Amino acid sequence: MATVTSAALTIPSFTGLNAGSAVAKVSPAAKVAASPVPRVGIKASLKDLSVAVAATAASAILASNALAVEVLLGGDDGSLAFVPSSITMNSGEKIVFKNNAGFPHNVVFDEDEIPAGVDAAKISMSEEDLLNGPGETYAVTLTEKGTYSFYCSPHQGAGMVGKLTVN
Ligand SMILES: [Cu+2]
Repeated sequence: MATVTSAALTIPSFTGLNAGSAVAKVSPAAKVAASPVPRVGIKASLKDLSVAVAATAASAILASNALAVEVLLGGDDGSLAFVPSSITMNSGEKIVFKNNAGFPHNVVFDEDEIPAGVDAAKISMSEEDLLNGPGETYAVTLTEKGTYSFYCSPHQGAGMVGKLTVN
């Protein structure tokens, strides 16, 4: 009992983040105890906290982009499309095509619409080879700069085509 009392007396004397977490998580008593001045501090620290969380999420996204560019095969709505269908990437970067919906799909580069000197067969899946299961991937690393067109052979007629630029 003595311990509880001393803790209750201590909380209102905190300012900034400590007071903020006490007020946010605990009791109406703590809210009443907080004076208008610490409240301003609380708002500021909650704001700082959300900025920090956003920054963490952004850096996680950047980190995964640095490893590979991901393109989904099939839209979440079941559309027969590469998502995104227009990609810009850097030479030497890996691109990963991942089965999402509406499969089977595959990835075939158009031999007439890739940079000169690039062998379409070396960067493509074969026309007959298909990704059948959810989450299956096909990855390729492109080094030659220029524009590349590609398509999914089962769904090319339905408009499942894409374009990428390697800088
Ligand atoms: Cu397809």
